[in-house]
Amino acid sequence: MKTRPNTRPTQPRFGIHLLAGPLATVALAAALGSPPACRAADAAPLNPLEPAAAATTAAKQAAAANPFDQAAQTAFAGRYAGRLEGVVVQIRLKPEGGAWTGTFVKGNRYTIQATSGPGALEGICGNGQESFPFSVTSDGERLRFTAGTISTTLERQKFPKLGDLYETKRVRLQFENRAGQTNGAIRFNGRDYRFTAAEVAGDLEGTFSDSRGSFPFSLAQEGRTMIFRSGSFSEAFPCQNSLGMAFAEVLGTDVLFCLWETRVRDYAAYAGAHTEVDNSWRKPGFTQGDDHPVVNVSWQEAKWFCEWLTGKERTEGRLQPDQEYRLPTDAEWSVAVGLPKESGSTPSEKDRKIKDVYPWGTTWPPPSGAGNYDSSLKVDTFDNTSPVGSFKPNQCGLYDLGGNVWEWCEDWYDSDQKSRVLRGASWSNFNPDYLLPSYRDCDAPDIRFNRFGFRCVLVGGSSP
Ligand SMILES: [Ca+2]
Ligand SMILES: [Ca+2]
Repeated sequence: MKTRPNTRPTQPRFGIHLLAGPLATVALAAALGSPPACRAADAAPLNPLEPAAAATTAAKQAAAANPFDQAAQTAFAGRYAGRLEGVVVQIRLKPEGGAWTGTFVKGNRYTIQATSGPGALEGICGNGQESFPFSVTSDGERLRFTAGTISTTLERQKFPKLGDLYETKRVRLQFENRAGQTNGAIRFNGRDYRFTAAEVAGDLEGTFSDSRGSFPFSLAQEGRTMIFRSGSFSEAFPCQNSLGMAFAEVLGTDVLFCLWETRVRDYAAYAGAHTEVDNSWRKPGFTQGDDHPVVNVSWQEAKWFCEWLTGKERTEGRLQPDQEYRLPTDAEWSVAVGLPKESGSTPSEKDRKIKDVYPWGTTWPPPSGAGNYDSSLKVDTFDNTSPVGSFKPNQCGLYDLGGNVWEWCEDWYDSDQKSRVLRGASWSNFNPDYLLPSYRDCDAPDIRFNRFGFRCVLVGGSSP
């Protein structure tokens, strides 16, 4: 995740952006022609997310005097994607303080410093190791990107619709509609505010307010994380999809991992849309709540769930055409659980090769609270499955990689191609070998078992 230092916490950058649109000329004229900010503005309530960042007279004057060219903002500001030499590239441009900043991604991530000239933007992309000059021209919806002898066209991207709810321990942001002007509710520090916002150059920008006043905020996708900002306060939200499944980046892979095993509530949405889905998941042989991991789902059925969810969210416009859900590969799962590089080519060859490395560390037996394993280990209080997220997440923010339910992976176990891989052990395992993350279980792709579940990953669609 990229962090961008906010060096000007008192500058009302949102005020500049919100001038885009049919009222821009009127609003800009009003701003330029208005007298110095009145005392009421000086006494405005402090931003509850950042007490030091109240709007000031000086900041308002700086905004009015900003020489930045309005037409160029409309033409260049935003998020664009396309292909260059067959590789997906993205560029993000944002006017800030009279210059252009942003990112360019083609395998590596580069930061941009640029200035606008007549009809074009020219600047430097750099990442510490290398840098190169580039220029872009715009026809309003597409950028023509040129660097040396290479040139390509990039399409403007919309604000990504990854979900209606963004929530961390500090901030909860709930959208109520998506058409044009977007509004909803924000909760911070136990206080509730209303917000209105609109898409501006690929980000969402707006204000939240209560009886004390209004405060600007933005919501922007950076890398694969959604960042909420208000003044110098910022918070990264995990991406959530249409079912409320949350996803996190796992460095070393090209995918987002669901934080949880697929839940009963997620599978119920699928079964509700397809009456022919086998009913075994409803009869695990013990009581399950909506937030327990679904079990009695075969590898094939897990794959169909992923296909259904991909199709559903493409239809809803939440996924771009190059994005899809699938199961993690055996290699991705190893990275997510934190295993060092493994030798061998098939999962069978990698099986149990790394000893004495467990999800909780290198000791045996597992410490209390290590995860949901067999009752004989006395580390948890669940006889069968437990609600996802009941134990501590690992360093990637993922829950229950060890224990709760075995997780189907994409791969065949070996060259026989009869069995698919399962990782991570379950609520009924106590054997030290089974609890090794390097252990591979496997079973035929049509087998169901109340110890078997699955976790989804989201592929593609990375953005600057
Ligand atoms: Ca248990
Ligand atoms: Ca698990």
